[in-house]
Amino acid sequence: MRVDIVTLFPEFFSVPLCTGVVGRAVQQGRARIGCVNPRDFTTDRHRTVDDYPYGGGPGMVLKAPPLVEAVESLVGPGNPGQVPVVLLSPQGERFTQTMAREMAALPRLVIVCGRYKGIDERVRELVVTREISVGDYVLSGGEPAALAVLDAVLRLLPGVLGDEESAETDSFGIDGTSGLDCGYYTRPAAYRGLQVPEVLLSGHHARIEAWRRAEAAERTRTRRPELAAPEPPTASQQTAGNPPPPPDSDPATWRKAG
Ligand code: 9WO
Repeated sequence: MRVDIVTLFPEFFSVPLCTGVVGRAVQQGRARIGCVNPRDFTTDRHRTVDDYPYGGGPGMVLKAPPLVEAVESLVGPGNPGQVPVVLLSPQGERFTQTMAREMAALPRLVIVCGRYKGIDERVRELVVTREISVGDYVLSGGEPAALAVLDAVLRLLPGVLGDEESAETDSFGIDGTSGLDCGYYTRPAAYRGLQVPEVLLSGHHARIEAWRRAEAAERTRTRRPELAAPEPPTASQQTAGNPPPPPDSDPATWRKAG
């Protein structure tokens, strides 16, 4: 998969993209990642990328031309092939594991990171195909969010995780979308008076598996009830309306409508 990041701070990505699972994906050539700096698409002497907002108010706005031209340098004018161009912003749809899986199946992706108070709205209209948020908080720019998305996506590329790692994530826990994972312990069996649950030392694999599933379900119910299996619908709800749509995994979702 090829990923290009449009950012005023390419150095933000240098260490994370060389480190750990993501670094290995890049090293192994399973992911190719590039950065393009909108500042290189300015034409004035001061290489200006921001300007005052029309209508006034505090903060600066990222100008449209350097951003649009940076994206077009990657996807061609008007994005004829409709390469997915994702903008990270607090106004986006919430990023999920399902989206990470969809993105990992794409051959190409462009990620746009904003700065300042925001980006000129016409960037969205002209080149952005999908706007994504990693959570309801304001960052100083899209870069930390882009790193979160990149990490979640690149670790899903075939061959990036070793057999042991991927076998684990395929069973249950948040990667299986069924809910939160159970707790884990390693040696020593007793630490500051705290004992590892007896069942984990028992060697009884069926009982261990059952304990882990129960623990995971209990955690999900108490900590993230919204992730837990929903209440079964009532008889009237079951017959009302149309069946739910299939899960969203259409690559067209990542292109621009119209
Ligand atoms: C800055 C600002 C300054 C004064 C008054 C209002 C303001 N709003 C913002 C703001 O939202 N800045 C954003 C910074 C502009 C776009 C890039 N930035 C960003 C992305 N912050 N947080 C994200 C983000 C991205 C994805 N998921 C969560 C947060």
